[in-house]
Amino acid sequence: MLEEELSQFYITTPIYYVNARPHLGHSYSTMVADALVRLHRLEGEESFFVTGSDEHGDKIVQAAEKNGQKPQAFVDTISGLFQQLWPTLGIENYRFARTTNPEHEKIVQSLLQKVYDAGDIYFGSFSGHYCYGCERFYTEKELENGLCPQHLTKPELISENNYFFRMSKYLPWLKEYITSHPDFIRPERYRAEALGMLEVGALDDLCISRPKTRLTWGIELPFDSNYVCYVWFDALLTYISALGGPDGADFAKFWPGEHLVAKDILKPHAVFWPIMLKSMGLPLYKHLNVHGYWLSRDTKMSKSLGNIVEPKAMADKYGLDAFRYYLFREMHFGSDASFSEESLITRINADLSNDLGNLFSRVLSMMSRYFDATVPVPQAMNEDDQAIADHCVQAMQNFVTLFGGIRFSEALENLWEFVRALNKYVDSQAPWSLYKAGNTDRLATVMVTLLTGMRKIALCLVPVMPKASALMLSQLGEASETPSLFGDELQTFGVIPSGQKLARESNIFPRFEKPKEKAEAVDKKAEPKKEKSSEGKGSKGEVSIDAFAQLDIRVGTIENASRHPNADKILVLSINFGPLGVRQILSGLAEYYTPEALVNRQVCAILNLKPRKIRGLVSNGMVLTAEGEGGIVLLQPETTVPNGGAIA
Ligand code: ME8
Repeated sequence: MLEEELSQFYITTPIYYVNARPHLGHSYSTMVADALVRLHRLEGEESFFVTGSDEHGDKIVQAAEKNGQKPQAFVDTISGLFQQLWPTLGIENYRFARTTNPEHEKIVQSLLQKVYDAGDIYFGSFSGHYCYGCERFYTEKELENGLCPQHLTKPELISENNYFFRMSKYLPWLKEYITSHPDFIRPERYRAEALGMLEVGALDDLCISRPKTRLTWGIELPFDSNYVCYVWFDALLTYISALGGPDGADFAKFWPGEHLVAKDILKPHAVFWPIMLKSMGLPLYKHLNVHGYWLSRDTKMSKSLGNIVEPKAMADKYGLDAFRYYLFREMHFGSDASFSEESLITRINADLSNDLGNLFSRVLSMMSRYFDATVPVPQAMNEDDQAIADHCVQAMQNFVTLFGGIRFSEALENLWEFVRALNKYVDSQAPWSLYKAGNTDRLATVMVTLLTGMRKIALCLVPVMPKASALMLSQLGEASETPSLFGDELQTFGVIPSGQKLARESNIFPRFEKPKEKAEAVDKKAEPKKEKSSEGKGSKGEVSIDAFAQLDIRVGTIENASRHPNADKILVLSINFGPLGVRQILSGLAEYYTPEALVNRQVCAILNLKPRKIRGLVSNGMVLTAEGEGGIVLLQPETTVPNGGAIA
């Protein structure tokens, strides 16, 4: 590709305040930027993102004082924590910008001068309600019961002379722009919220200075050395100072870019920033992408509430890639999401260990047995193989569109439908039977179809799970430093090259036990062992073969699975037992399997138990399970057998 033909993708995270250490919320925004950049690089674009630290203003001075440090020493320490954290979370391809960087300060001053010269800054007297937490004045109308709507604290009434940015002059223009550009702010609910802010008429000109008598920790105004610049005016300009400012070569190449923020800072990004750009005569950003909050114990994470989730601790405990997968899968971009270790473990066990991990482990161990871990030459595809190939291309293309369109959770859900389709294809094609029957040609085609599909899944997952994807690709015999997901790779199924050497086994995503189960297991171990008795629970005495023969245990295929409407832990299964018909059986699997993961699986069940009613629904039998290391696992026949087949 020629240099001129390369397209660019530039995105920013918020420039985080360095008044406290980074937590899960900051990490999520930064991981999203990292993943989008990785996706655009996979698509062959030149791409990076900007993150950084917002180091000026009252808030920082107060935090430094509390810590007994001078502002500069304090911001150096906390900014350092952010800078050290990102590489440990697999975050790459970024520039880290600090607002105390002299280059940034110079660019801010030159842009302030430009706005001043254009007549959009004036001097006036002012009295307003100042919230130190938000670093901004609120008008009477904006307060809720006299309190700051963000911090629920009483702002201080401050009267002083200050410089003002003529924001009100541009409000009608902005309203028109947001109305006529439906995806300028997305998802839609935040666009509506931004328009709502403009409707209410509570917005005034923006006070952009702080007198040095009150605050010196800021960038001096170029036209009045008695004042420093308002921290938001300074911080927002980082998005372009990190590109060398409007005259920089990178600005010409990468601007306009994309922004990524959570809903707490919608107003400065949806209102102040576009107006600042307009006033400076610069092109507006492409999109403002707004996500919700990560909640912990159902409230926004905050140090004072003591509910902070430490991202590094989670990544260390559960594996960085699994943790990243969970964050992208669990949060519907735009809505709030609740973090809990329980839901993290459920996702890891169901999606990664069971669905994806199992696929890799099954297929690679079969390849080792059947073809000495070497990709064979496939024969012509039949209808079933073609259906997999078509599904794969569709799934990849949907994935790229949805992920690129910031619909991460849907993108992964869509990809997992294909993961599950491949698992189903293993069951329906039964490679073990083809091997037994010596049908090597057909076996080769089935295995190559599987490996090709798995390779495409690994490619799609590069942005979300960079290390695990690289491992999956290397297990498939491929070790590309620069994988791609465009052109033929995206448009066609192709086939994995014959002769390629594969790993003989795969165990990428270990299962985890839930903390509660662990505690129960320990408790159980501590219990004194009961005497053997035929009635004793957990210590079973002998039974006659006749007693065992009374149990009617059969194999069936789950046709439908859904959550019990009144019992969190229970799934309602419709299981087809062939000539014996379809039965509804309730099973306590909800913590270990998603309903979708169960459909089309073969299971073993006892059919002649007395029907039981559980919270209003009848269960006609019992599905057999075993206690695995990470929780309950299903008992399945080794190969697909006819439904209704008896177990003896
Ligand atoms: O606002 N859930 O910095 P900040 C999700 N310096 N995201 C969260 C979160 C949570 N619970 N908590 C924080 C500032 N975030 C300014 C920005 S930009 C020119 C200046 C993330 O340290 C999310 O991205 O308060 C949110 O918008 C940002 O951290 C706020 O960071």
